[in-house]
Amino acid sequence: MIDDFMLESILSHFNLPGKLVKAERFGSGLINETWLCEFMDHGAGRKLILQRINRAVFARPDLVMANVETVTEHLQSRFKKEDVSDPAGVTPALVRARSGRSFHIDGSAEYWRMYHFIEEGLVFDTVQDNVHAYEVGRGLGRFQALVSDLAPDRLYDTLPGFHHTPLHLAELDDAVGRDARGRLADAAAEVAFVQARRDLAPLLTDLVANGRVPVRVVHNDPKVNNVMVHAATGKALCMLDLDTVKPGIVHFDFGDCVRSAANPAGDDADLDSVFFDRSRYAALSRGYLDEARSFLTQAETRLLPLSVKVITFELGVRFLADHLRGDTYFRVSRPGHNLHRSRVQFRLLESMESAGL
Ligand code: GN1
Ligand code: MG
Repeated sequence: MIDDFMLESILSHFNLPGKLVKAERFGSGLINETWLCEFMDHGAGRKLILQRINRAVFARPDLVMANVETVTEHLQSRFKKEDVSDPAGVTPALVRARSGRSFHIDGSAEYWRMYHFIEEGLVFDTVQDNVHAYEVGRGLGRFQALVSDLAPDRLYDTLPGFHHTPLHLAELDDAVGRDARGRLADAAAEVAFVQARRDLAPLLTDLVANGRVPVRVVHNDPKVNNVMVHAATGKALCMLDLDTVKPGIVHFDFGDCVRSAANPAGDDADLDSVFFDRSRYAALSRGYLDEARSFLTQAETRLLPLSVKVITFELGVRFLADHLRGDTYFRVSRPGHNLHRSRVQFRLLESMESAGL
């Protein structure tokens, strides 16, 4: 457990704006742990985000932070060129530790980092309407456009195989074979569902292997709540959660964004409310292409729809494997949570199939 005393001790290693008045858990991420910290500086309130990087997921937090530095600095320099006076107000910006580094390592070798809080921004866990879906797509397209002049080899591969669907399938096979927690009997229908769709797995990795589409800097986790919109105007502001930004293909991003935005009930919904909403998909695609058209090749554009079922399948497979393994990767808040999450993705995939995708 992390208590207030520990938080204050961690915070003392960063350059902070005044005195801490409040710190509380924040956000709905499944990997890192996040706090919103409020400070008072000469009568003015200031907010910062504090995060502990999940070392079980990211074996090299130092390289994650090197990537985050490269990407945030690149984004800020692009905004400066566009004469934005305070880039930290519209795109993620790190707060330096007193050591001069972008992170602090505590006595237990845990990595901590801080971001400026974007006061004008807002995120939602689910898509609110088609206007929001359009902006979510546009936010992703704009992000990819902003990093399209950043050479992929400047970033480390911090999660090898992250969107290698066949590898996730092999991990599921392994978890099924071991059945370490005796959970297989209750998940037989889901395992059979996956077996019937194994052909989906290599579709995107084949595109990479055959060089049919270029490798670029991509986000890799652009679900709805990682696209920040402007609180007053609803317009896309920026992408959050830059830990997974690394070389990849735009299809990983497009598929994940559609998967998350075209299921209006969200990733943790009641199964009966899960469906693939074609109008959300159309709105998101319009927003995405309005920004991404400027740099995508014809082949990339043509192959975009292929990604949607593959990434939905992949996430369902990841949740199912984690359930069988004993919930070692995704944070859960109740028994069977990861099994339920996999069912949501598989129900969504079925709905995509019915819609002829
Ligand atoms: C994880 O922590 P969060 O929610 O931003 C995961 C994504 C999944 C997502 C599903 C590093 O992201 O790949 O799509 O959960 N991130 C990692 O909610 O595994
Ligand atoms: Mg996140």
